[in-house]
Amino acid sequence: MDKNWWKKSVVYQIYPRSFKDSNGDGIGDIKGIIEGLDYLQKLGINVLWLSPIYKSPNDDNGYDISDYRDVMDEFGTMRDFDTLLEEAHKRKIKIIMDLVVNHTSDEHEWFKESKKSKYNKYRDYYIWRSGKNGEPPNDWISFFSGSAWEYDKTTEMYYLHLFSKKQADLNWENSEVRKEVFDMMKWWLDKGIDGFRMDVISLIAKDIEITREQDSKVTMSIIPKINEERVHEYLKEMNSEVLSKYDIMTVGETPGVDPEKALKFVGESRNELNMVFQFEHVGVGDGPDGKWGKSEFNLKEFKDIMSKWQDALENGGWNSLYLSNHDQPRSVSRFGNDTEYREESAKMLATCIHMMKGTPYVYQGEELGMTNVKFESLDDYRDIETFNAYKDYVGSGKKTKEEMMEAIYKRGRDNARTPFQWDDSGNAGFTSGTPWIKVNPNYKYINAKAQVDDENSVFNYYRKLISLRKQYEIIVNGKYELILDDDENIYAYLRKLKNEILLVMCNFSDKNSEFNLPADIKYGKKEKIISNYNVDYDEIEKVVLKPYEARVYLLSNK
Ligand code: ISL
Ligand code: CA
Repeated sequence: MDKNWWKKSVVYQIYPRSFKDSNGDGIGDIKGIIEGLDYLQKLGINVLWLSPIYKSPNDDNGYDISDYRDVMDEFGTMRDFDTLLEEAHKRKIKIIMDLVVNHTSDEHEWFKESKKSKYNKYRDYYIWRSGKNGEPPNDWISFFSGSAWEYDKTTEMYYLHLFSKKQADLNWENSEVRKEVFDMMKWWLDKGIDGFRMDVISLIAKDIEITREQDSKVTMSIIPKINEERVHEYLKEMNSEVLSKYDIMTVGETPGVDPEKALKFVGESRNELNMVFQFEHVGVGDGPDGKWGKSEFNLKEFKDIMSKWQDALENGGWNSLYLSNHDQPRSVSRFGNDTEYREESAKMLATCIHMMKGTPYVYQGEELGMTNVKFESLDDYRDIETFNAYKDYVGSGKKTKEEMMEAIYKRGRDNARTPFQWDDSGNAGFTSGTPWIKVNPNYKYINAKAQVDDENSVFNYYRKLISLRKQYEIIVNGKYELILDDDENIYAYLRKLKNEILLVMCNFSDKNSEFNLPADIKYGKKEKIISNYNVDYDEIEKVVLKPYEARVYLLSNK
Protein backbone atom coordinates (compact mmCIF):
# COMPACT_ATOMS: atom_id res chain seq x y z
CA MET A 1 0.00 0.00 0.00
CA ASP A 2 1.16 3.50 -0.79
CA LYS A 3 1.06 5.43 2.47
CA ASN A 4 1.54 8.78 0.79
CA TRP A 5 -1.23 8.42 -1.78
CA TRP A 6 -2.51 11.87 -0.86
CA LYS A 7 0.68 13.40 -2.25
CA LYS A 8 -0.23 12.08 -5.68
CA SER A 9 -3.91 12.90 -5.47
CA VAL A 10 -6.13 15.58 -6.87
CA VAL A 11 -9.09 16.41 -4.63
CA TYR A 12 -12.47 17.63 -5.84
CA GLN A 13 -14.62 19.58 -3.41
CA ILE A 14 -18.37 19.11 -3.52
CA TYR A 15 -20.75 21.57 -1.90
CA PRO A 16 -23.64 19.09 -1.74
CA ARG A 17 -26.41 21.67 -1.51
CA SER A 18 -25.45 23.02 -4.93
CA PHE A 19 -24.11 20.01 -6.80
CA LYS A 20 -27.08 17.98 -8.05
CA ASP A 21 -30.68 17.65 -6.94
CA SER A 22 -32.09 14.16 -7.56
CA ASN A 23 -35.68 14.63 -6.33
CA GLY A 24 -36.80 18.08 -7.47
CA ASP A 25 -36.95 19.80 -4.07
CA GLY A 26 -34.39 22.34 -5.25
CA ILE A 27 -31.65 21.15 -2.92
CA GLY A 28 -28.67 19.10 -3.98
CA ASP A 29 -28.43 15.72 -2.28
CA ILE A 30 -26.42 12.53 -1.88
CA LYS A 31 -28.21 10.70 -4.68
CA GLY A 32 -27.30 13.64 -6.87
CA ILE A 33 -23.64 13.17 -5.98
CA ILE A 34 -23.93 9.51 -6.93
CA GLU A 35 -25.37 10.57 -10.30
CA GLY A 36 -22.35 12.82 -10.76
CA LEU A 37 -19.69 10.19 -10.05
CA ASP A 38 -19.16 9.17 -13.66
CA TYR A 39 -18.55 12.77 -14.57
CA LEU A 40 -15.98 13.05 -11.78
CA GLN A 41 -14.32 9.85 -12.80
CA LYS A 42 -13.97 11.20 -16.30
CA LEU A 43 -12.32 14.32 -14.92
CA GLY A 44 -9.80 12.01 -13.30
CA ILE A 45 -9.85 13.21 -9.70
CA ASN A 46 -9.26 10.54 -7.10
CA VAL A 47 -10.48 12.10 -3.85
CA LEU A 48 -13.79 13.80 -3.08
CA TRP A 49 -14.14 16.20 -0.19
CA LEU A 50 -17.76 16.64 0.83
CA SER A 51 -18.74 19.82 2.61
CA PRO A 52 -20.88 18.85 5.64
CA ILE A 53 -23.74 16.43 5.06
CA TYR A 54 -24.62 15.92 8.74
CA LYS A 55 -27.89 16.74 10.46
CA SER A 56 -28.15 20.51 10.65
CA PRO A 57 -30.66 23.34 11.00
CA ASN A 58 -28.66 25.04 8.22
CA ASP A 59 -27.97 28.38 9.76
CA ASP A 60 -24.60 28.15 7.97
CA ASN A 61 -25.41 25.48 5.37
CA GLY A 62 -24.37 22.48 7.39
CA TYR A 63 -21.40 24.02 9.19
CA ASP A 64 -23.75 24.08 12.19
CA ILE A 65 -24.15 20.42 13.09
CA SER A 66 -26.86 19.11 15.38
CA ASP A 67 -26.01 15.41 15.05
CA TYR A 68 -22.63 14.16 13.86
CA ARG A 69 -23.82 10.63 13.30
CA ASP A 70 -26.78 11.33 11.07
CA VAL A 71 -27.40 12.83 7.64
CA MET A 72 -29.20 16.09 6.94
CA ASP A 73 -32.83 15.35 5.97
CA GLU A 74 -32.65 17.29 2.71
CA PHE A 75 -29.54 15.37 1.63
CA GLY A 76 -30.97 11.87 2.14
CA THR A 77 -30.25 9.02 4.51
CA MET A 78 -27.29 7.17 5.94
CA ARG A 79 -28.08 4.38 3.49
CA ASP A 80 -27.65 6.85 0.65
CA PHE A 81 -24.30 7.81 2.12
CA ASP A 82 -23.19 4.20 2.37
CA THR A 83 -24.15 3.70 -1.26
CA LEU A 84 -22.20 6.80 -2.24
CA LEU A 85 -19.11 5.54 -0.44
CA GLU A 86 -19.42 2.17 -2.11
CA GLU A 87 -20.01 3.63 -5.57
CA ALA A 88 -17.12 6.05 -5.18
CA HIS A 89 -14.75 3.33 -4.03
CA LYS A 90 -15.80 1.18 -6.98
CA ARG A 91 -14.52 3.98 -9.19
CA LYS A 92 -11.30 4.29 -7.18
CA ILE A 93 -12.45 7.60 -5.74
CA LYS A 94 -11.82 8.16 -2.05
CA ILE A 95 -14.07 10.28 0.14
CA ILE A 96 -13.03 12.69 2.84
CA MET A 97 -15.57 14.33 5.13
CA ASP A 98 -15.74 17.77 6.60
CA LEU A 99 -15.02 17.63 10.32
CA VAL A 100 -16.60 20.65 12.01
CA VAL A 101 -15.64 20.42 15.66
CA ASN A 102 -14.70 23.94 16.68
CA HIS A 103 -18.41 24.37 17.28
CA THR A 104 -21.76 22.60 17.10
CA SER A 105 -25.22 23.88 16.33
CA ASP A 106 -27.09 25.34 19.29
CA GLU A 107 -29.62 22.63 18.42
CA HIS A 108 -27.15 19.84 19.19
CA GLU A 109 -28.26 17.74 22.20
CA TRP A 110 -25.05 18.67 24.02
CA PHE A 111 -25.84 22.36 23.78
CA LYS A 112 -29.49 21.96 24.66
CA GLU A 113 -28.37 20.23 27.86
CA SER A 114 -25.51 22.62 28.46
CA LYS A 115 -27.70 25.67 28.57
CA LYS A 116 -30.17 24.15 31.04
CA SER A 117 -28.15 24.82 34.17
CA LYS A 118 -24.68 25.57 35.46
CA TYR A 119 -24.59 22.11 36.99
CA ASN A 120 -25.64 20.12 33.94
CA LYS A 121 -23.32 17.30 32.91
CA TYR A 122 -22.81 19.02 29.56
CA ARG A 123 -22.25 22.51 30.93
CA ASP A 124 -18.50 22.41 30.32
CA TYR A 125 -18.87 21.13 26.79
CA TYR A 126 -19.14 24.80 25.78
CA ILE A 127 -17.52 28.05 26.81
CA TRP A 128 -19.67 29.96 29.30
CA ARG A 129 -18.68 33.19 31.03
CA SER A 130 -20.40 35.87 33.09
CA GLY A 131 -20.89 39.32 31.62
CA LYS A 132 -19.10 42.43 32.79
CA ASN A 133 -21.36 45.30 33.88
CA GLY A 134 -24.12 44.19 31.56
CA GLU A 135 -21.69 43.78 28.68
CA PRO A 136 -20.25 40.60 27.11
CA PRO A 137 -17.30 38.95 28.92
CA ASN A 138 -14.77 40.46 26.51
CA ASP A 139 -14.40 42.38 23.27
CA TRP A 140 -14.06 39.43 20.91
CA ILE A 141 -15.93 39.71 17.63
CA SER A 142 -17.50 37.03 15.48
CA PHE A 143 -16.31 36.16 11.96
CA PHE A 144 -19.91 36.83 11.00
CA SER A 145 -20.05 40.35 12.55
CA GLY A 146 -20.99 41.54 16.04
CA SER A 147 -19.92 40.24 19.43
CA ALA A 148 -18.67 36.65 19.66
CA TRP A 149 -20.72 36.24 22.85
CA GLU A 150 -24.42 35.51 23.14
CA TYR A 151 -26.37 36.07 26.33
CA ASP A 152 -28.55 33.23 27.48
CA LYS A 153 -31.18 34.13 30.01
CA THR A 154 -31.65 30.62 31.48
CA THR A 155 -28.46 30.89 33.52
CA GLU A 156 -27.79 34.57 32.87
CA MET A 157 -24.44 33.87 31.28
CA TYR A 158 -22.85 34.23 27.86
CA TYR A 159 -21.55 31.49 25.54
CA LEU A 160 -18.80 31.95 22.97
CA HIS A 161 -19.49 31.66 19.24
CA LEU A 162 -16.71 32.61 16.83
CA PHE A 163 -19.21 32.21 14.00
CA SER A 164 -23.00 32.65 14.10
CA LYS A 165 -24.83 32.58 17.43
CA LYS A 166 -26.24 29.25 16.30
CA GLN A 167 -22.68 27.86 16.19
CA ALA A 168 -21.59 27.51 19.83
CA ASP A 169 -17.87 26.91 20.37
CA LEU A 170 -16.96 23.61 21.97
CA ASN A 171 -14.71 23.63 24.99
CA TRP A 172 -11.71 21.56 23.91
CA GLU A 173 -10.12 21.90 27.34
CA ASN A 174 -12.70 19.43 28.52
CA SER A 175 -11.33 15.91 27.98
CA GLU A 176 -14.89 14.59 27.66
CA VAL A 177 -15.40 16.78 24.60
CA ARG A 178 -12.23 15.49 23.03
CA LYS A 179 -13.25 11.92 23.72
CA GLU A 180 -16.67 12.47 22.13
CA VAL A 181 -15.06 13.97 19.04
CA PHE A 182 -12.49 11.21 18.73
CA ASP A 183 -15.15 8.50 19.12
CA MET A 184 -17.25 10.14 16.45
CA MET A 185 -14.27 10.33 14.09
CA LYS A 186 -13.56 6.62 14.61
CA TRP A 187 -17.20 5.85 13.91
CA TRP A 188 -16.93 7.46 10.47
CA LEU A 189 -13.50 6.02 9.74
CA ASP A 190 -14.75 2.56 10.63
CA LYS A 191 -17.42 3.03 7.97
CA GLY A 192 -14.54 3.30 5.53
CA ILE A 193 -14.18 7.00 4.78
CA ASP A 194 -10.71 8.11 3.73
CA GLY A 195 -10.01 11.16 5.83
CA PHE A 196 -11.09 14.56 7.01
CA ARG A 197 -10.95 18.22 6.08
CA MET A 198 -10.96 19.92 9.46
CA ASP A 199 -12.93 23.13 9.71
CA VAL A 200 -11.08 26.03 11.42
CA ILE A 201 -8.95 23.53 13.30
CA SER A 202 -6.36 26.21 14.14
CA LEU A 203 -8.96 27.91 16.34
CA ILE A 204 -9.98 25.10 18.68
CA ALA A 205 -7.95 26.38 21.66
CA LYS A 206 -8.43 29.98 22.69
CA ASP A 207 -6.96 32.30 25.31
CA ILE A 208 -10.19 33.91 26.35
CA GLU A 209 -8.57 35.97 29.07
CA ILE A 210 -6.77 38.05 26.44
CA THR A 211 -8.83 40.84 24.93
CA ARG A 212 -8.45 42.28 21.46
CA GLU A 213 -7.49 45.54 23.04
CA GLN A 214 -4.62 43.95 24.95
CA ASP A 215 -3.26 42.10 21.99
CA SER A 216 -2.24 44.34 19.15
CA LYS A 217 -1.93 41.49 16.67
CA VAL A 218 -5.46 40.40 17.41
CA THR A 219 -6.87 43.93 17.13
CA MET A 220 -5.77 43.98 13.52
CA SER A 221 -7.61 40.83 12.57
CA ILE A 222 -10.80 39.03 13.26
CA ILE A 223 -8.94 35.99 14.50
CA PRO A 224 -9.04 35.78 18.30
CA LYS A 225 -6.15 35.01 20.62
CA ILE A 226 -5.25 31.39 20.07
CA ASN A 227 -3.50 29.12 22.55
CA GLU A 228 -1.16 27.56 20.03
CA GLU A 229 0.50 25.20 22.43
CA ARG A 230 -2.85 23.67 23.27
CA VAL A 231 -3.96 23.36 19.64
CA HIS A 232 -0.96 21.16 19.00
CA GLU A 233 -1.48 19.13 22.17
CA TYR A 234 -5.02 18.38 21.04
CA LEU A 235 -3.98 17.48 17.52
CA LYS A 236 -1.25 15.18 18.77
CA GLU A 237 -3.79 13.48 20.97
CA MET A 238 -6.19 13.21 18.04
CA ASN A 239 -3.42 11.74 15.94
CA SER A 240 -2.37 9.12 18.44
CA GLU A 241 -5.95 8.21 19.43
CA VAL A 242 -7.48 8.23 15.96
CA LEU A 243 -5.64 9.32 12.83
CA SER A 244 -2.54 7.15 13.19
CA LYS A 245 -4.70 4.04 13.23
CA TYR A 246 -6.07 4.48 9.72
CA ASP A 247 -4.73 4.89 6.19
CA ILE A 248 -6.23 8.30 5.58
CA MET A 249 -5.50 11.88 4.57
CA THR A 250 -6.09 14.99 6.65
CA VAL A 251 -6.18 18.65 5.75
CA GLY A 252 -6.72 21.33 8.35
CA GLU A 253 -8.36 24.62 7.54
CA THR A 254 -6.12 27.09 9.34
CA PRO A 255 -6.94 30.78 9.15
CA GLY A 256 -4.16 32.94 10.57
CA VAL A 257 -1.40 30.42 9.93
CA ASP A 258 1.87 31.42 8.24
CA PRO A 259 4.40 28.91 6.87
CA GLU A 260 6.35 28.77 10.11
CA LYS A 261 3.22 27.92 12.07
CA ALA A 262 2.06 25.56 9.33
CA LEU A 263 5.14 23.40 9.79
CA LYS A 264 3.96 22.71 13.31
CA PHE A 265 0.75 21.26 11.91
CA VAL A 266 2.19 19.32 8.99
CA GLY A 267 5.85 18.66 9.76
CA GLU A 268 6.47 14.98 9.00
CA SER A 269 7.88 14.26 12.43
CA ARG A 270 5.12 16.16 14.22
CA ASN A 271 2.42 13.50 13.93
CA GLU A 272 -0.46 15.90 13.48
CA LEU A 273 -1.93 16.57 10.00
CA ASN A 274 -0.88 15.96 6.39
CA MET A 275 -1.49 19.48 5.12
CA VAL A 276 -3.31 22.74 5.82
CA PHE A 277 -5.32 25.28 3.87
CA GLN A 278 -3.58 28.61 4.25
CA PHE A 279 -5.32 31.93 3.55
CA GLU A 280 -2.55 34.33 2.66
CA HIS A 281 -2.85 34.03 -1.11
CA VAL A 282 -6.64 34.40 -1.20
CA GLY A 283 -6.36 37.61 0.81
CA VAL A 284 -3.73 39.12 -1.47
CA GLY A 285 -4.20 42.84 -1.90
CA ASP A 286 -6.79 43.14 0.86
CA GLY A 287 -6.51 46.20 3.07
CA PRO A 288 -7.04 46.36 6.84
CA ASP A 289 -10.82 46.05 6.32
CA GLY A 290 -10.38 42.50 5.10
CA LYS A 291 -12.51 41.00 2.37
CA TRP A 292 -15.19 43.71 2.34
CA GLY A 293 -12.70 46.53 1.98
CA LYS A 294 -10.72 47.76 -1.01
CA SER A 295 -8.61 45.10 -2.64
CA GLU A 296 -5.98 45.50 -5.32
CA PHE A 297 -4.68 42.24 -6.76
CA ASN A 298 -0.96 42.37 -7.16
CA LEU A 299 0.80 39.52 -8.97
CA LYS A 300 4.14 40.22 -7.38
CA GLU A 301 2.66 39.83 -3.91
CA PHE A 302 0.83 36.68 -4.99
CA LYS A 303 4.06 35.16 -6.31
CA ASP A 304 5.88 36.05 -3.11
CA ILE A 305 3.23 34.36 -0.98
CA MET A 306 3.02 31.20 -3.08
CA SER A 307 6.80 30.93 -3.30
CA LYS A 308 7.23 31.46 0.41
CA TRP A 309 4.89 28.53 1.06
CA GLN A 310 6.48 26.33 -1.59
CA ASP A 311 9.95 26.97 -0.17
CA ALA A 312 9.03 26.70 3.49
CA LEU A 313 7.33 23.33 3.17
CA GLU A 314 9.90 21.83 0.80
CA ASN A 315 11.60 19.92 3.58
CA GLY A 316 9.38 17.79 5.73
CA GLY A 317 6.07 19.47 4.94
CA TRP A 318 3.42 19.38 2.22
CA ASN A 319 1.25 22.07 0.62
CA SER A 320 -2.40 22.12 -0.30
CA LEU A 321 -3.02 24.02 -3.54
CA TYR A 322 -6.26 25.88 -4.12
CA LEU A 323 -7.68 29.03 -5.64
CA SER A 324 -11.32 28.56 -4.79
CA ASN A 325 -13.71 26.87 -2.42
CA HIS A 326 -17.23 27.41 -1.03
CA ASP A 327 -16.10 30.48 0.95
CA GLN A 328 -14.21 32.23 -1.83
CA PRO A 329 -15.33 33.99 -4.98
CA ARG A 330 -14.87 32.06 -8.23
CA SER A 331 -11.15 31.95 -9.05
CA VAL A 332 -11.57 33.02 -12.67
CA SER A 333 -13.41 36.14 -11.48
CA ARG A 334 -10.99 36.93 -8.68
CA PHE A 335 -7.63 36.15 -10.28
CA GLY A 336 -8.36 35.94 -14.00
CA ASN A 337 -10.75 37.54 -16.46
CA ASP A 338 -14.32 36.27 -16.46
CA THR A 339 -15.39 38.05 -19.66
CA GLU A 340 -13.23 38.28 -22.78
CA TYR A 341 -10.56 35.80 -21.64
CA ARG A 342 -12.61 33.55 -19.40
CA GLU A 343 -11.49 30.27 -20.93
CA GLU A 344 -7.87 31.29 -21.38
CA SER A 345 -7.55 32.63 -17.88
CA ALA A 346 -9.36 29.70 -16.27
CA LYS A 347 -6.88 27.36 -17.96
CA MET A 348 -3.91 29.55 -17.09
CA LEU A 349 -4.87 29.69 -13.40
CA ALA A 350 -5.32 25.93 -13.34
CA THR A 351 -1.87 25.47 -14.91
CA CYS A 352 -0.29 27.78 -12.38
CA ILE A 353 -1.72 25.87 -9.41
CA HIS A 354 -1.61 22.30 -10.72
CA MET A 355 2.04 22.41 -11.68
CA MET A 356 3.10 23.43 -8.17
CA LYS A 357 4.24 21.08 -5.46
CA GLY A 358 1.41 19.94 -3.22
CA THR A 359 -2.06 18.44 -3.48
CA PRO A 360 -4.39 20.40 -5.80
CA TYR A 361 -8.03 20.97 -4.87
CA VAL A 362 -10.63 21.64 -7.55
CA TYR A 363 -13.83 23.29 -6.33
CA GLN A 364 -17.00 22.18 -8.14
CA GLY A 365 -17.54 24.19 -11.32
CA GLU A 366 -13.99 25.55 -11.34
CA GLU A 367 -13.22 22.91 -13.95
CA LEU A 368 -15.84 24.56 -16.21
CA GLY A 369 -14.61 28.09 -15.59
CA MET A 370 -17.78 28.98 -13.67
CA THR A 371 -17.87 32.66 -12.68
CA ASN A 372 -19.13 34.96 -9.95
CA VAL A 373 -22.78 35.97 -10.02
CA LYS A 374 -24.52 39.32 -9.62
CA PHE A 375 -27.98 39.18 -8.09
CA GLU A 376 -29.72 42.54 -8.22
CA SER A 377 -31.52 42.11 -4.94
CA LEU A 378 -30.08 41.20 -1.56
CA ASP A 379 -33.09 38.88 -1.18
CA ASP A 380 -31.64 36.55 -3.76
CA TYR A 381 -28.63 35.89 -1.53
CA ARG A 382 -28.62 33.11 1.06
CA ASP A 383 -25.35 33.35 2.97
CA ILE A 384 -25.43 34.37 6.64
CA GLU A 385 -22.01 35.98 6.39
CA THR A 386 -23.26 38.19 3.55
CA PHE A 387 -26.43 39.21 5.40
CA ASN A 388 -24.63 40.00 8.64
CA ALA A 389 -21.90 41.96 6.91
CA TYR A 390 -24.53 43.93 4.98
CA LYS A 391 -26.33 44.84 8.20
CA ASP A 392 -23.05 45.76 9.83
CA TYR A 393 -21.63 47.90 7.01
CA VAL A 394 -24.78 49.52 5.70
CA GLY A 395 -26.38 49.80 9.14
CA SER A 396 -23.40 51.66 10.57
CA GLY A 397 -23.01 53.86 7.50
CA LYS A 398 -19.52 52.46 6.75
CA LYS A 399 -20.74 51.73 3.23
CA THR A 400 -23.66 52.76 1.06
CA LYS A 401 -26.02 50.04 -0.16
CA GLU A 402 -24.50 50.27 -3.62
CA GLU A 403 -20.96 49.99 -2.30
CA MET A 404 -21.88 46.97 -0.24
CA MET A 405 -23.55 45.23 -3.19
CA GLU A 406 -20.37 45.82 -5.20
CA ALA A 407 -18.32 44.25 -2.41
CA ILE A 408 -20.69 41.27 -2.32
CA TYR A 409 -20.36 40.85 -6.10
CA LYS A 410 -16.62 40.67 -5.67
CA ARG A 411 -16.23 38.59 -2.55
CA GLY A 412 -19.53 37.20 -1.27
CA ARG A 413 -19.53 33.47 -0.58
CA ASP A 414 -22.67 32.85 -2.62
CA ASN A 415 -20.58 33.45 -5.75
CA ALA A 416 -19.31 29.93 -5.26
CA ARG A 417 -22.61 28.46 -4.15
CA THR A 418 -24.87 28.92 -7.17
CA PRO A 419 -25.95 25.57 -8.62
CA PHE A 420 -23.48 23.49 -10.58
CA GLN A 421 -24.07 24.03 -14.29
CA TRP A 422 -24.75 20.62 -15.81
CA ASP A 423 -26.35 21.67 -19.10
CA ASP A 424 -28.30 24.44 -20.83
CA SER A 425 -31.77 23.22 -19.86
CA GLY A 426 -33.87 25.05 -17.23
CA ASN A 427 -31.99 25.71 -13.97
CA ALA A 428 -28.80 24.44 -15.58
CA GLY A 429 -29.94 20.83 -15.22
CA PHE A 430 -29.34 21.13 -11.48
CA THR A 431 -32.96 20.63 -10.44
CA SER A 432 -36.39 20.08 -11.94
CA GLY A 433 -37.83 22.23 -9.14
CA THR A 434 -36.98 25.67 -7.80
CA PRO A 435 -33.33 25.88 -6.75
CA TRP A 436 -32.60 27.00 -3.17
CA ILE A 437 -30.44 29.73 -4.67
CA LYS A 438 -30.78 31.09 -8.18
CA VAL A 439 -28.60 29.74 -10.96
CA ASN A 440 -26.03 31.92 -12.66
CA PRO A 441 -27.70 32.98 -15.95
CA ASN A 442 -24.51 32.17 -17.86
CA TYR A 443 -25.30 28.44 -17.59
CA LYS A 444 -26.67 28.75 -21.13
CA TYR A 445 -23.11 28.69 -22.44
CA ILE A 446 -21.02 27.63 -19.44
CA ASN A 447 -22.02 24.07 -18.61
CA ALA A 448 -20.65 20.56 -18.33
CA LYS A 449 -22.59 19.15 -21.25
CA ALA A 450 -21.07 21.64 -23.66
CA GLN A 451 -17.57 20.95 -22.39
CA VAL A 452 -17.19 17.24 -21.80
CA ASP A 453 -16.95 16.38 -25.50
CA ASP A 454 -15.16 19.52 -26.60
CA GLU A 455 -11.45 18.80 -26.58
CA ASN A 456 -10.59 22.49 -26.23
CA SER A 457 -12.82 23.07 -23.22
CA VAL A 458 -11.74 24.16 -19.76
CA PHE A 459 -12.98 20.77 -18.54
CA ASN A 460 -10.71 18.84 -20.85
CA TYR A 461 -7.82 21.08 -19.97
CA TYR A 462 -8.28 20.21 -16.29
CA ARG A 463 -8.57 16.59 -17.24
CA LYS A 464 -5.24 16.80 -18.99
CA LEU A 465 -3.56 18.61 -16.08
CA ILE A 466 -4.81 15.93 -13.72
CA SER A 467 -3.55 13.14 -15.92
CA LEU A 468 -0.13 14.79 -16.27
CA ARG A 469 0.30 14.63 -12.50
CA LYS A 470 -0.22 10.89 -12.67
CA GLN A 471 2.20 10.58 -15.56
CA TYR A 472 5.18 12.73 -14.47
CA GLU A 473 6.90 12.23 -11.16
CA ILE A 474 8.46 15.68 -11.44
CA ILE A 475 5.02 17.27 -10.99
CA VAL A 476 4.60 15.47 -7.69
CA ASN A 477 8.12 15.63 -6.33
CA GLY A 478 10.12 18.25 -8.20
CA LYS A 479 11.60 21.06 -6.15
CA TYR A 480 9.96 24.43 -6.81
CA GLU A 481 12.00 27.44 -7.89
CA LEU A 482 10.60 30.86 -8.78
CA ILE A 483 12.17 32.60 -11.78
CA LEU A 484 11.69 36.13 -13.16
CA ASP A 485 10.84 37.16 -9.58
CA ASP A 486 10.22 40.81 -10.43
CA ASP A 487 8.07 40.37 -13.52
CA GLU A 488 4.73 42.05 -12.90
CA ASN A 489 2.75 40.14 -15.53
CA ILE A 490 4.29 36.72 -15.75
CA TYR A 491 4.37 34.04 -13.10
CA ALA A 492 7.09 31.63 -14.15
CA TYR A 493 8.67 28.87 -12.12
CA LEU A 494 10.64 25.67 -12.40
CA ARG A 495 10.30 22.28 -10.83
CA LYS A 496 13.51 20.29 -10.62
CA LEU A 497 14.00 16.57 -10.22
CA LYS A 498 17.15 14.61 -11.04
CA ASN A 499 18.23 15.71 -14.51
CA GLU A 500 14.89 17.18 -15.49
CA ILE A 501 13.35 20.62 -15.27
CA LEU A 502 9.69 21.49 -15.63
CA LEU A 503 9.29 25.03 -16.92
CA VAL A 504 5.96 26.74 -16.21
CA MET A 505 5.06 30.09 -17.79
CA CYS A 506 1.83 31.88 -16.93
CA ASN A 507 0.80 35.28 -18.21
CA PHE A 508 -1.53 36.86 -15.65
CA SER A 509 -2.22 39.87 -17.83
CA ASP A 510 -4.67 40.65 -20.64
CA LYS A 511 -1.78 41.91 -22.77
CA ASN A 512 1.03 40.24 -24.62
CA SER A 513 3.96 39.81 -22.23
CA GLU A 514 7.50 38.92 -23.11
CA PHE A 515 9.12 35.96 -21.41
CA ASN A 516 12.91 35.66 -21.44
CA LEU A 517 14.45 32.42 -20.27
CA PRO A 518 17.14 33.07 -17.64
CA ALA A 519 20.55 32.34 -19.16
CA ASP A 520 21.58 29.85 -16.48
CA ILE A 521 18.88 27.37 -17.45
CA LYS A 522 20.66 24.77 -19.55
CA TYR A 523 18.95 21.88 -21.26
CA GLY A 524 19.33 19.42 -24.09
CA LYS A 525 15.87 18.24 -25.02
CA LYS A 526 12.61 20.09 -24.62
CA GLU A 527 9.03 18.91 -24.86
CA LYS A 528 5.87 20.94 -24.51
CA ILE A 529 3.48 19.05 -22.26
CA ILE A 530 0.51 21.41 -22.09
CA SER A 531 -0.54 24.87 -23.25
CA ASN A 532 -3.75 26.84 -23.51
CA TYR A 533 -3.25 28.40 -26.96
CA ASN A 534 -2.57 26.67 -30.24
CA VAL A 535 0.72 28.25 -31.15
CA ASP A 536 4.14 27.36 -32.36
CA TYR A 537 6.23 26.01 -29.51
CA ASP A 538 9.72 25.79 -30.87
CA GLU A 539 11.17 28.77 -29.13
CA ILE A 540 11.49 29.11 -25.37
CA GLU A 541 14.40 31.50 -24.99
CA LYS A 542 12.25 34.45 -25.91
CA VAL A 543 8.49 34.07 -26.05
CA VAL A 544 5.71 36.59 -26.42
CA LEU A 545 2.96 35.17 -24.26
CA LYS A 546 -0.54 36.08 -25.39
CA PRO A 547 -3.17 37.31 -22.89
CA TYR A 548 -3.45 34.74 -20.09
CA GLU A 549 -1.31 32.29 -22.01
CA ALA A 550 0.17 29.35 -20.12
CA ARG A 551 2.78 26.84 -21.31
CA VAL A 552 4.59 24.01 -19.63
CA TYR A 553 7.75 22.38 -20.96
CA LEU A 554 9.74 19.43 -19.78
CA LEU A 555 13.46 20.06 -20.24
CA SER A 556 16.08 17.41 -19.85
CA ASN A 557 19.85 17.07 -20.09
CA LYS A 558 19.61 13.96 -22.20
O1 ISL B 1 -15.45 32.64 4.76
C1 ISL B 1 -14.58 33.26 5.27
C2 ISL B 1 -14.23 34.55 4.81
O2 ISL B 1 -15.20 34.95 3.98
C3 ISL B 1 -13.78 32.78 6.36
O3 ISL B 1 -13.59 33.73 7.32
C4 ISL B 1 -14.42 31.56 6.94
O4 ISL B 1 -15.49 31.91 7.75
C5 ISL B 1 -13.39 30.83 7.73
O5 ISL B 1 -12.40 30.50 6.83
C6 ISL B 1 -13.93 29.56 8.32
O6 ISL B 1 -14.59 28.80 7.37
C7 ISL B 1 -15.14 27.58 7.73
O7 ISL B 1 -15.89 27.64 8.94
C8 ISL B 1 -17.07 28.42 8.93
C9 ISL B 1 -17.95 28.16 7.72
O8 ISL B 1 -18.92 29.17 7.63
C10 ISL B 1 -17.16 28.12 6.44
O9 ISL B 1 -18.00 27.77 5.37
C11 ISL B 1 -16.07 27.10 6.64
O10 ISL B 1 -15.33 26.87 5.48
C12 ISL B 1 -17.79 28.09 10.20
O11 ISL B 1 -17.94 26.70 10.30
CA1 CA C 1 -32.96 17.18 -3.35
